[in-house]
This record gives sequence, C-alpha cells and structure tokens, in this order.
Amino acid sequence: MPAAASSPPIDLRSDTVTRPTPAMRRAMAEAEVGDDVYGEDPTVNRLQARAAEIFEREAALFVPSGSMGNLLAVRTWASPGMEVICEQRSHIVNYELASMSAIAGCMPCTVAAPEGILTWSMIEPLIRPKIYYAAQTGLIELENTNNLHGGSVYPPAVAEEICDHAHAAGLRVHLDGARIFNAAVALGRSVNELTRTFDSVMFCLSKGLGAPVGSMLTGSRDFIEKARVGRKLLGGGMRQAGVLAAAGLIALEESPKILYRDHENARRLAEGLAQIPGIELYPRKVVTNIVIFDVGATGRTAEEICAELARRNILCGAMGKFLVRMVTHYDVDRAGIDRTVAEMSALVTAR
Ligand code: TLP
Repeated sequence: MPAAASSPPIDLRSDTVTRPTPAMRRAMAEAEVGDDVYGEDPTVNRLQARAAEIFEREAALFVPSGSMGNLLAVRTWASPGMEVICEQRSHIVNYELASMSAIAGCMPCTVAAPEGILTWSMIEPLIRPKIYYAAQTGLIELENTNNLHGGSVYPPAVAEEICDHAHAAGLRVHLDGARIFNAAVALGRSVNELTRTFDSVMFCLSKGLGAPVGSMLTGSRDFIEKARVGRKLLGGGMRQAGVLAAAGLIALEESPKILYRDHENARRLAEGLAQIPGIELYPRKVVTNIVIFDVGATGRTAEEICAELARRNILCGAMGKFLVRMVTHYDVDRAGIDRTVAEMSALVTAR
C-alpha cells in the first residue's frame, strides 16, 4: 500500500541529503564570523585547524564542495598536459564533469579494479616513461570509500604500498576521502592512520557527517597555500563562511561517533534486499553505508524501479541501466529500512 504522499520520503538517494541537526543550526546562528578571504573568519580558522589536527597535517582548507577539493588537488600537484592515474569508476572520472580536463588541463588514465581497489601492480604499468613526447604522469588518485563500488574500503596496507612506491617513483598521491570517516569506522582505525601516507586528502563534511555545505582539503602548508590561490581562482573564496564552518565543526566532532548506525542499517537493508527474487546483491560486501544492487532479473530497469519506489515515497538512484544505489544516513532509521525492503518486495513480486 503506497504511503500517504504527505509523510516525508525515505530518502536513500545519497547521504548528501542529510539536514543539519538542531545543534548545527544553533551553532550556525551563533557563529562568530569575519571575512575569510582576508583569513579573518575565526570559525573557519578553527575548523581548518581542527581538521589539520585530526589528520595530523600542517594545514587544511575549507572548500565549498568535494568536487572543488579534488580539482584543487589535481591542479596543485599536476600541470596541464599531464595524466592522472585513477580507477575507471572513480567519482573524479564519472561525476565531476571532467573538470580535471576542462579546468586543470589533465587527462585521466584509468584502470578498472575489482571493487575499486587499485594495487601498485595495476598502477605501475600506467606510469609514463620520462620521454619528452609522452604525456607525463602528474598524480595518482585513490578513492576511499569507493562510491560506485558500493562503499568498498581500501585495506590500509594496499593504500600504503601504493603511496610508498609512488613516492619512490617521485609521484604524489591524492585521496578522495569523501567518506573516509566511514572507512575508518568500518575498519576500526583512525582517519589519520588511514591517510597519513597520502600527499593530500579531501574529505566531505556534507555527506554522512551531516553538515549542510563543505569539504576539507588537508596537506602540507605549502600545498594548502597553493590550493587557497586555486580556490580563489575558481571563485571559491568565501566571506562570512563561519556560518557554514560552525556546522562543519559539529559534524567533524560528533558525527563520526554515530556512523556505525548507518553501516548497520546498510547491512540490514542489503540482507533484506538480497532475499527478494530478481535482486542480485552480496550483503557481505556491504561494509559501509552504500548499497548497490542489480535489478536486471526483476524484468525492470533501475529507472523503472526507482520511479515505482518514488510513488511509494521511497527515493533512491539509478547508477546504470540495471544498478540501483541506496545510501543510508542519519535521517533514515531502522523502520525506514524495513519499510524500504517491504515495499521493494511488494513491487517486485506484484508482476
Ligand atoms: N558524490 C555524490 C554524487 O556526486 C554521486 C553522491 O551522492 O554520492 N568524491 C566522492 C567519492 C563522492 O561520492 C562525491 C559526491 C564527491 C567526491 C563530490 O562531492 P561534492 O558533491 O561535495 O562535490
């Protein structure tokens, strides 16, 4: 039975849909602010200092979005005409409007990796020889967790090995750590432990951590100063951004503690969906907050399934002709998960 249209939807399209908590809203209303282009916003400065401290880096920069953070890393480390080695289904290649090419003048050099987990043996053959007529490798980019691979997590030793070899070869490694706190919770490790060998890290405050806007770029002082120039160049110099940073500070301090609930809900969702005929999914692979499954054997496309669920007040996203993605977050509780499984079961068996 479709839910009443007036009840709020169960929104599993992304963890970006999280709304600020009452504590965030209070902090935003009371935030001390100044002009951040002059470096005078005390709340932005506090957020940057705190992010640098947590990631044990010299500095951090508040940026409007994860996409801008990744682009700044590419254009800071690499020059036009260079290549960026990354995984074939990485976010930077699939969902950032080819900004590394359109704006930074770089070309992605991709390789498909099982579950999105690159290894040094996959990367090494892609490194260009130092010949004047070959585009040079400018950067290696990894993603953790891997969005389009269902939130898979890098084994720390694999990421460290890549960084160590890359450094020995004179190359830099940037981490798209949009959901690095989810990886840390899944592994029971600190974000610092998981990221210390990278040259730069971008992470998002605006996803599972729940802040309304913003991401952070962390790295050396020199790297961050160059990225700050790049942020202004791209029109990302913000003024009284302390109103946003205030929510970001709460997201950073409080939200990592409760991410485990999103992971439990994702696992419950995966286990429920896997029981439904026509849905292909391996619940054991769901270790963070993203559930991606194949609906091909239901006789419907992903778009059709999403549209039918939307009529039942449940929102999710098509990630390919037969792939559906659901992302758990703190605005969806266990009852919402159970209703999603029940509605999916009803609509798939209704034919
Ligand atoms: N991901 C969004 C969409 O763009 C797909 C989502 O709903 O998951 N890196 C990763 C791994 C991401 O998942 C995202 C956003 C970004 C970077 C970009 O962050 P924003 O949206 O802040 O530019």
